[in-house]
Amino acid sequence: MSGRHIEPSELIITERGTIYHIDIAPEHLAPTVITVGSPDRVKEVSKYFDKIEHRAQHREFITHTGYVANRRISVISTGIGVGNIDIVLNEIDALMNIDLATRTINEHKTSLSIIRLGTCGTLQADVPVDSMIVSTYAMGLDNLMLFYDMEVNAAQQELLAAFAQHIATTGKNIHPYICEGAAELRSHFTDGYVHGITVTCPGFYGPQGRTLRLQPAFPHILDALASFGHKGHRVANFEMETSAIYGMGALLGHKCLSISTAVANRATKTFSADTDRAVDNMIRQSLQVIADN
Ligand code: R1P
Ligand code: URA
Repeated sequence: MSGRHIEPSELIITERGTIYHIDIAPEHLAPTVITVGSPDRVKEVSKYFDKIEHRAQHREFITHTGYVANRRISVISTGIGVGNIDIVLNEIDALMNIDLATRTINEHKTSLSIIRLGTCGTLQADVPVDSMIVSTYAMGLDNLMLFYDMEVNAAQQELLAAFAQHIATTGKNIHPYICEGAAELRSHFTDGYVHGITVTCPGFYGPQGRTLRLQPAFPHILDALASFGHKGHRVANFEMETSAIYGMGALLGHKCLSISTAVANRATKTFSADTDRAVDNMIRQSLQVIADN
């Protein structure tokens, strides 16, 4: 694919040489990228940087790039949902692997480490609020990765088939897909972290079994997800971005990991007493692990 010219309608570069949505140039992006959903969380991460060398904001995409000890890190807010992940992952990959001047793909590809520090709901009574959950696999109930050519290995295929059969989505026009986090990154986040499957949902209410005024088409989703088990794997949590980060990251050759603080426990019907403190705890511990590895 190298040598192909990518037209201005497909890859939008501003007059300042920045890529359209996230509004940063290649020199503003570090090889380690932390993604957070909330724009307010960017400063909660970068306040622990020893030095901040670049700040940018366009729409919900805020970027701070700096250093923790010798490690150069960018923290970027994605906003909510897989649609925004499609934008952020494509744009940070383009900054690294496409020559914006010639609009051609670089011969040599650079792999990023991309770590999501998010929040989630947990589905298991024994995973209390404020837990930090590392996503082994993501089961996507959204449909983003169905728009990309993706291959799954035999072990992933087996786990996906067992999951799809268990939650019985056939005939409901829900087509789950599976993606996996980078085992190498995962192995650094052990002490104090719970590991499990994360289900990525295309919404916060109906798709996560919350009933306000609208009746759900899938009323037993919480029980179905919580009771799934296959060869030692179970669903720990759900949220709204991980499937897309894992799916796109793997296709583009980046190493990705999703870490979430559980703010709600849907089994015990409890909510964190202090979400800011719990999220800050995840940020501090995870930055330490990132800096040490
Ligand atoms: C919903 O409240 C949002 O919170 C979770 C979900 O994935 C969704 O984006 O993550 P963040 O706190 O990182 O945004
Ligand atoms: N984010 C989600 O997507 N769901 C929750 O329950 C909490 C945070």
